[in-house]
Amino acid sequence: MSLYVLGDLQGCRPDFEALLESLAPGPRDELWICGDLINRGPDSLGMLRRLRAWRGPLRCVLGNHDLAVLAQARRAVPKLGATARELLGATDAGALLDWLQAQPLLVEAQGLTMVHAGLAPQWTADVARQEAACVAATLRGAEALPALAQMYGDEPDLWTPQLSGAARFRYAVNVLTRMRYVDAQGRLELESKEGIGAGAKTRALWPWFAHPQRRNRALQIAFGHWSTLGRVYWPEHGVWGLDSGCVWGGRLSALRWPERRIYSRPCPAHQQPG
Ligand SMILES: [Mn+2]
Repeated sequence: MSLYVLGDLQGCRPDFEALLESLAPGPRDELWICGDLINRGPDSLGMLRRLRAWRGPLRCVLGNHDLAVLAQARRAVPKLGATARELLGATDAGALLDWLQAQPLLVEAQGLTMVHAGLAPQWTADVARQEAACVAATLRGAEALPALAQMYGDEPDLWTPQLSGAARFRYAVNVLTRMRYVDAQGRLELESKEGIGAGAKTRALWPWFAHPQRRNRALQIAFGHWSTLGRVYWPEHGVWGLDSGCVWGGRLSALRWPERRIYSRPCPAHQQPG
């Protein structure tokens, strides 16, 4: 049995179907999707319907775009994007959004860990599991709406086990769904989106996975979110960055596990930067 881990779909359903056809997973193989299932691309509604109705083993994690659509749909934040409007207007919107909101933020099997953006360098594997589970439990519970309403913001930017309430939720969401770079102390630097090398501005920054004191280095991690990363496999860090910019006219990538084979397929541009 293999896992097929797919990069960010962002509503690019035609590209999903095309890649899937070439991968041709067997009935016992698992499909994993590393977040940002929807938003920006041409068919978020169709993508969500397709995944919710998936017959075989499927595991997804939530990305920042999924959370943004949820926050808008639940009216936790005022702005309403076009994609969310399309979803909201659908007759099955309630069921689709409930399904989306019940997805986890970290998935593990066969020695592979999947998250959307990454893990804080200060987090051990156990802390990462615990924080991701806590965010997922909040999203499934009675406090989901206030949590979504207080989700946006770049602070706190440094982990401490003393974080609590909305601050802890926001920090964990930012790590798991938005982070790319951290500084020498492991502080989140959420503004830089560039590829490696262009990222260092005034402070010395590391991609989260390359931080020299990263405490979860024993994990092998598949993630998405970083379309300008430039390559998928980082053997020196044991990570696979699978967002190769499908929605921007890049490629849709997949990792077959445990074989460690990388597949990718070019995509037409569905969205212009900016
Ligand atoms: Mn993302």
